[in-house]
Order: sequence, then structure tokens, then C-alpha cells
Amino acid sequence: MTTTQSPKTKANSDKQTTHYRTCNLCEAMCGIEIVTSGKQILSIKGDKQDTFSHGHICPKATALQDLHEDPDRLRQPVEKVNGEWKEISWEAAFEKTVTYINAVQKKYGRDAVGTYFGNPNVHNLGSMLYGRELLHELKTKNKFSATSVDQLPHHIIAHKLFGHQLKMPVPDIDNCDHFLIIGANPVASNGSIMSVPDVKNRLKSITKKGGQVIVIDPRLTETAEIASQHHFIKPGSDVLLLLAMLNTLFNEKLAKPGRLKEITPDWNQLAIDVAPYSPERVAQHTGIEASEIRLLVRDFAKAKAPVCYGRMGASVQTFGTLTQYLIIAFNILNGRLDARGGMMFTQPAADLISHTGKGHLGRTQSRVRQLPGFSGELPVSALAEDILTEGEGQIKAMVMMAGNPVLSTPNGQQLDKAFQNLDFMVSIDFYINESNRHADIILPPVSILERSHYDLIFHLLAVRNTAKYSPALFKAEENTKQDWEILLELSHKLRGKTDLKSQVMHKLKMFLGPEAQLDLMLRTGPYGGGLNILKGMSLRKLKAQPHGIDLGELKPVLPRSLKTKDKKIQLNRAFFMADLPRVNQHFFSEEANESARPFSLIGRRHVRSNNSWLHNSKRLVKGKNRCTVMIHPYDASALKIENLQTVKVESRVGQVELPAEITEEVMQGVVSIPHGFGHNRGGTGWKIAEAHAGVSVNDLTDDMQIDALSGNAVLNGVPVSIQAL
Ligand SMILES: Nc1nc2c(c(=O)[nH]1)N[C@H]1C(S)=C(S)[C@@H](COP(=O)(O)OP(=O)(O)OC[C@H]3O[C@@H](n4cnc5c(=O)[nH]c(N)nc54)[C@H](O)[C@@H]3O)O[C@H]1N2
Ligand SMILES: Nc1nc2c(c(=O)[nH]1)N[C@H]1C(S)=C(S)[C@@H](COP(=O)(O)OP(=O)(O)OC[C@H]3O[C@@H](n4cnc5c(=O)[nH]c(N)nc54)[C@H](O)[C@@H]3O)O[C@H]1N2
Ligand code: SF4
Ligand SMILES: [Mo]
Repeated sequence: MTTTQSPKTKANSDKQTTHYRTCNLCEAMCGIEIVTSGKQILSIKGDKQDTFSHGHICPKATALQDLHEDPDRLRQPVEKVNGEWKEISWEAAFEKTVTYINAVQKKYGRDAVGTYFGNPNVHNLGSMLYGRELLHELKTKNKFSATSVDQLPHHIIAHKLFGHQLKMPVPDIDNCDHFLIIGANPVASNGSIMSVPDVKNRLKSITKKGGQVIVIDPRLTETAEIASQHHFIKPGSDVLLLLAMLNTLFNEKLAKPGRLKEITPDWNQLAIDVAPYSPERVAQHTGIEASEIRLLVRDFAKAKAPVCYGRMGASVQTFGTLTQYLIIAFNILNGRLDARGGMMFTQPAADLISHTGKGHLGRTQSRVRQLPGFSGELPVSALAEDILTEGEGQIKAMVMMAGNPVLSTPNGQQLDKAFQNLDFMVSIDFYINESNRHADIILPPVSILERSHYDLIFHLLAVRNTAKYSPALFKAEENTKQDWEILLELSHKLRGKTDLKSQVMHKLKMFLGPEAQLDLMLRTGPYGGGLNILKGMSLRKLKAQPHGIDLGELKPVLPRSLKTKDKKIQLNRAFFMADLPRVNQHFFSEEANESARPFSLIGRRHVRSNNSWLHNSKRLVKGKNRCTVMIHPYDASALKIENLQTVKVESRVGQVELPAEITEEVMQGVVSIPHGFGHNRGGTGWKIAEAHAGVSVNDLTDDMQIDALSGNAVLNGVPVSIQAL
């Protein structure tokens, strides 16, 4: 086997070859050094010369070898015949897929085909560039993705305030002296909407320099452990905390938006919206004392370079969109947006923003519950009911790509059932997981190491402007296909045009591949040579720098780079504050506090997991069982639960049984279960994962619990009861 060698690749006498690339498993974009001998991987280490990560990696990087060598990974298309998987040729697989999809759409209409694109698509250059092509060809309104169990609120805020769905600010972690973190655990997750390798040391260096890291979280997390302060908060109550923080800011005359004043009309109107929410009024509901809330605000206002950042825990809850909006507003009112050490915007070399639409909200609705669509996608909490409810527009077939919604979206058991009812499912994935085990055909792409990589999304969301291209490390095996080749083939065949022009266009696209598009984006981007295409940033330039190119710190870019018509930040108060009556109803009405399910369920990430799909790596699942329900000692003793005893956790939609882990890490009244487990349904291709099955927390989360402004799922703060068995 030949290996693609970048210019700086060294080869020594043992025919060992050293390759440099970016780990694409999470958002941190760590540079890795992989030594190979022929087809053999000898080692995977951090690349000390990487301009962004400087040698840092986490244990998941070595799992790239396990993924590549995994005998359970599919290498050829398979078809299910009488319940058994049989390998078939690519030609037959495409042919059958297109025939079935056409038949379903002909019989029931375009919308009868649903799609689900999972998280790994955004870590994949080919899918990023060509996924849209397939969606366009299917012409269905029933498009779903992992966005609506994740960052949907951030897109809506970016779209409404800054004029483009991808214009999302990131905390300038290296230049801040006061980092207020709400509902994120970057030490385990390695950061999200904040690509930041080695976050632990970066956080530590804030406190070493005399600054503060403050964590607001219902669990004393790995991040809280190294913080200067940690405050427990009752799950789902962040909206009240933020309202009271803004209230304090205005009441104590601490608001000082500075130069943002001119570009944020309406900023002082927020005072009216937050007036009813004094720290005293929200204290009991949040579990944070009024005096502490005031101190949080005063300390923030006093700091030189403070920043407030919130993620999953704050985004994916009942008032997730309003909460994230208030976090941005809090930064604006403190003059901390687009300011050094505050929330800043990147200037990526390949500027995805200028190649995508601004976004639109509410143009489409889901069929049964009329949940709002965003940018042509519907909230995934509506997927099961749109398959199961009979009638006009019912989803009868699914096209799935790199996702596992049975484990990753609310009420997974219902979706599992719904998938059984389909007439047809095709999946583009290299594993048979809990979702695509219901497929008729699976089209597997090559392994991660057999394809090139460039992070179109994560350079856009990184704490520094950098750019790096990774060539394919191994040449792909004969008769295999990349994700983008599968997408283009399928789109072409669905288009069904056989005229010369269509054939030539298709051949040309296949010939050029993602590299040509990437090169064009780089050359026409902010570091490109403009009209002189031989100068400036290009793919060739990146190929010559296998450790990446550093393009400098984040710099202020407003108002110039705003995508709003008038170059102003549009607070859109009417849209966001429309949620306040619901907030009042939820927390302050008479019936608000009664519940037969007294515990509040939250999630948990572990550095050796990645959503649902790294449990088939022996080295990542070894050690003690991580799929436990954490419960506070007082709650455990009141319920007579012993450590590691099996307990039953029950919600409105389902129940699971798993071992209890008694720990003061979680707040009283809160229980925590990690997501991505539940490999106990049978029929997957994952032998190791099935042996470390655990249970799925999303058999408890509720598809009917929704963040009303966005349609995003509610995965944190789910009411449950718990009982010793
Ligand atoms: N309760 C709870 N649920 C959650 C969360 C939570 O915090 N709590 N987190 C949510 C979040 S943030 C997310 S992003 C979702 C993730 O949810 P999903 O995106 O639905 O699930 P993943 O586990 O990421 O799906 C991985 C699948 O993609 C395949 N895959 C990996 N790489 C590739 C590739 O390059 N090409 C192809 N074709 N396939 C590939 C894998 O084999 C695997 O089958 O889960 C969500 N679910
Ligand atoms: N190791 C690992 N890394 C990952 C992933 C993974 O699965 N494993 N997934 C990747 C993906 S897809 C994403 S989106 C990112 C997510 O990255 P993060 O946003 O950092 O995600 P979490 O680790 O889930 O952190 C959410 C925190 O919110 C807390 N929380 C829960 N409910 C509430 C609440 O109501 N209020 C507050 N204030 N806090 C709450 C939880 O206790 C948890 O500590 O991680 C990415 N990186
Ligand atoms: S932190 Fe993320 S990018 Fe870095 S090695 Fe781990 S999984 Fe890969
Ligand atoms: Mo995610």
C-alpha cells in the first residue's frame, strides 16, 4: 500500500512513515502524528508542531486506529434479505436504493421520504460540501438532523441578531481574565462552539494569572473541579438566573455596552423586559441565593476582560433559546461582544458564511405538531410522530447519514418502533447501529484515515484563526467509496437524467471532488489573493504546511462583518421575549411545582465516549461501567438506595434500569445519566459495544418537551422518579 506523503513527511530506514493530520472526532481539531509501516498503524501521538494544539490530544485520538482496523466496520454495501445482511455490489445497491425511493415518492409524494443527518457529517469535508446535493435531489420538506438536539438555538440567535445562521461568536479564552461558564463541561467535551485543544491548561492559566473561572452547573463537573467557583443550579432554571443577572446589571447601573451602544439599537429596552425578575424572586427556583447572583454580576462587571459562555446544558433545555439569547445580551451589555477576551467572531480561511444562506425560521412546519422549521430542517422531536401518524404526508421511507437518532434523540423507543414501520430505509454509515439496523440497504464510506480532511465548520468556531488540511493517510481500498462519492452518485442517479450535459457535469464533479471546491473557497476567502489567484491562501499552500497555518488571534470585526441589512445588531426583543409568559407560567404559576416525578434528569459526557459511536473500541470502554445514574447521598438514603444497586428510573415516556452511583457530585434532587449508551437492542454490528451495552437515557427524555421558540429538544431537566429494585 502506498501512503500519501506530505512534503514534510519523514521516512526512515524501517520504512516507517510519519503522517500529520487533524483528529476529526470532536470539535477541538487536535493535530496528531501517526506512524505507519505499510498498512500497519504503529503509533498515534499529539503533533507537538501543530500550530493550533501544540501536541495536545485526548484518549479518543488513539481510537482512530481501532475504528480503522475494526472488523465490525462495513467495507462493502449490504442489503437485508429475509432479516440477514448480505454484501451486494455498489451498482446494485445504488440501483435498488433509487428504485425504492422513486417508488415511495411516486406513490405517496415527495415528502414521504424523510432524511436524518447526524453529527459526524459536520466533521467530514465531503459531507459538508455534497450533503446538500442529495437533500436538494430528494426535494422533501421532511429533513431532520442532530442540530435540533444540540445547537439550534445558537443558529436562530446568530440569524436574528447578526444576520447569518453561522455567525456564532466564540469565547476568546486565551485573552479573558474572568470566564463565566454556564452549562458546559469543556474539560470532558473539549469544547463546543469553542474549538479549543488543551482547554484544561488554558482554563488553568486564567486562574494562575489571578483571573476567575466560574462554573454554573447542576453537577460538580471536571471543569468545575478546576474552577475558582462552582454554583449548583436547578436544571432548566438558567433563564431565571440570566434574567436576574440582567436585572441586577440595570438596577445597579452597571450596564456599559461601550461602542456596542451605537450598533445595538434598543439595548436599554431590555431593562423593561427584565424588571420583574429580581434576584430575590428567582433565588429559590434556581437554587442560587440572591446575594450570590448579585456578586456574580458585580464581579463580572469589575473584571478587565470577562466573558460569559453557555453551551449544551444551557442550550438544550425548556428555555434554551431565551437563555442563550440572554447570555449574548449579558455580554453586549457589558461591552463584551467583539472585544478582546470577550465573545468574538473568527475570520476563517475558507469562509463558509459567504457560501451558505442566511437562514430562515418558520417557513415550514412539521406535519403533526406544526413545530417550526429552521433553514429547511424540522425539529427531530417530531420525526417519530410524523412516521407513525397515518394520513397525507406521512413519512414512509428514510435516508439516514452518519447518525443514530434511536440513541440520540428524545423518546428513542418510539423512534425505534417508528423505524420498524417504514417501507424503506437506506443509510450511509460504516457501522450497523441501533437506528440503521432497520435499514434495507447500507452504503458504507471509507474509514476516516482513507480520506482527506479540512474542518469547514470548526475553523469557523475556533478560539484562534488557523487553517489546516490533512491528506488521506491510506489510499482507499479497491472498490470502496468516500462519503462525497456516495452522495454524488446517489444524487445523480436520483436525478435520473441521461442527456450528455448531465453526464458530463456529473463526471466533472466526480473528477474535481471536494479539493477543488475547498481550493476555490480558500483562494476567494479573506486570506486569498483576490484577483491574483496565484498569491495568498490556497490548498497548495496548506499542503506545504502539514502542521497547519496560524492566522492570528481573533480580532474585532463589527460592525463591518455583520450580515444584517443595516449593519446593526438586531436584538429582536419581540421574538425572544415572547417566551416570558411561558417562563412565568412554568415557574411562578400555582401548578408549577407539583410533580409526581420529583427528580430532574440531566446528561453527562465522558472524555472516552463520543455520542453513541465510540463504544466499539476496546481501549475506550475498558474500566468501570460509566453508564450509571448519579444520585446525591441524601436522596439515595431517603430512597434506601445503596451504591451500585440497580435502580429503576422512570419518566413520562419510559423507564430504564441501571446501577446507582451515589455521589455529592450532583446536586440534591438531580440525577445524571450519560447519553449514547443502550447498545442492548440487538441486531447491531457492534460486538464490543453490545458487550458494554448500558441503557439509553433517551428512552427517558420526552419528545413532547420542547423549547418553544426553536423546536429544539429538551434533554436536560427531564422530570423522573427513581426507585430501588
Ligand atoms: N440525552 C442526551 N442526548 C443527546 C445529547 C445529550 O447531551 N444528552 N447530545 C446530543 C448531541 S450534542 C448530538 S450532536 C447528538 C449526536 O447524535 P447523532 O448524530 O444521531 O449520533 P452519533 O452518535 O454522533 O452518530 C454516529 C453515527 O455516525 C457514523 N459515522 C461516524 N463518522 C462517519 C462518517 O465519516 N461518515 C458516515 N457516513 N458515518 C459516520 C457512526 O458510525 C455512527 O453510526 O446526540 C444528542 N443526544
Ligand atoms: N468526550 C466527548 N466529547 C464530546 C462529545 C462526547 O460525546 N464526548 N460530544 C461532542 C458534541 S456533539 C458536543 S455538542 C459537545 C458538547 O459540549 P458541552 O456543551 O461542553 O457538553 P456537556 O459535556 O454535555 O456539558 C453540558 C453541561 O451542562 C450541565 N447541565 C445540564 N443541565 C443543565 C442546566 O439546566 N443548566 C446548567 N447550567 N447546566 C446544565 C451538565 O451537567 C454538563 O456538565 O461535546 C462534544 N465533545
Ligand atoms: S480532544 Fe477531540 S480532536 Fe483532540 S484528540 Fe481528543 S477527540 Fe481528537
Ligand atoms: Mo453535538
